[in-house]
Amino acid sequence: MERGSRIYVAGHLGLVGSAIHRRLRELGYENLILRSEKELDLMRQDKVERFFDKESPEYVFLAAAKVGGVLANSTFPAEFIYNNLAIQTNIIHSSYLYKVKKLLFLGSSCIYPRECPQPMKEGYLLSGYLEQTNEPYAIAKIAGIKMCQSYNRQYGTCFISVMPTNLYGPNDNFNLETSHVLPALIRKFHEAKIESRNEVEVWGTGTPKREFLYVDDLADACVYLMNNYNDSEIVNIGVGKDLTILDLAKLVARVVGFEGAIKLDPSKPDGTLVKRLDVSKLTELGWQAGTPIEEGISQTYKWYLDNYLSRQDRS
Ligand code: GFB
Repeated sequence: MERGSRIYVAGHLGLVGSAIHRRLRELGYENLILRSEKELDLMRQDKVERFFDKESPEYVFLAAAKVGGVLANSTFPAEFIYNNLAIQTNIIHSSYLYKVKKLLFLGSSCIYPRECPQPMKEGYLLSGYLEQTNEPYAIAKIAGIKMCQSYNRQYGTCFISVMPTNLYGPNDNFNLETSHVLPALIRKFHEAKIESRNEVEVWGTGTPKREFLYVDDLADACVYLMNNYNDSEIVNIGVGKDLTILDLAKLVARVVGFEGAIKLDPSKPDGTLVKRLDVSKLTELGWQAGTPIEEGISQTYKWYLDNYLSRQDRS
């Protein structure tokens, strides 16, 4: 990408898109194309095609998606499969029609089989059954990968796909019903601290393990790969280390300053028991994550206090 290239960040108000937007600005890319959901409904093919025709983006970061935690995935499976298939199909196909030079598609570590050997290498894709709680979302993301690869093969496009591990950071969703675990824990511990409650409920058995990547690190990796990677094969983006949900809860409680007890609620779903990415390919490509988890949680908690709590529309 040149400093003046026309770069479209789809989903620039979300967790991932806003971080990519921040990173591109920091690096001096000045010709960014941005549209809110209100301005452009990415689920409408005609509108997306008209937008590409008019704006002629040269580079596309496809960070627009319907996302959510383990409970949201199992409660709204139709929305997770339909919205994601529609958004990514419209953007990928328009990128082909309107001759985008390069597109970066964002998948997820949940595309790998539920019983995948650990750590999960890129080559394990489609080698076994998926985790039930998020199968519709994973199928949509796998379709996105296959679409990018097929267009590269048949039409000679340059569409790359990256698979981030569990993400967190500024602009995350802090709604307790639909969010991922890390923002949920920040909010739960903060509210318990403010209300002087002595117990916080953590879903599941506390034993599943997760790997967490600070979203600004992900954005840095995405820009790096946009500039340095041209292959159809997917690339994992993670830190290569994981921890149990109970240990994560203790860590978040410490950062937030909650000193009470943690109560596990095994009636809530655990999801996959373990999903740690093998990041050796990314390391060989010359990129490594830089933010230690404790620092990332502190930054996110600060963002929650300074931004989320002051917003009128929080739920
Ligand atoms: O982050 P999370 O919702 O998604 O849950 P997944 C991770 C683990 O944290 C699960 C536990 O074992 C949850 O039971 N957990 C504990 C909590 N307390 C809470 C809480 O208050 N809220 C939430 N949300 N979880 C998602 C997939 O799976 O990961 C998506 O459903 C996507 O498709 C995303 O791939 C990255 O890591 O289980």
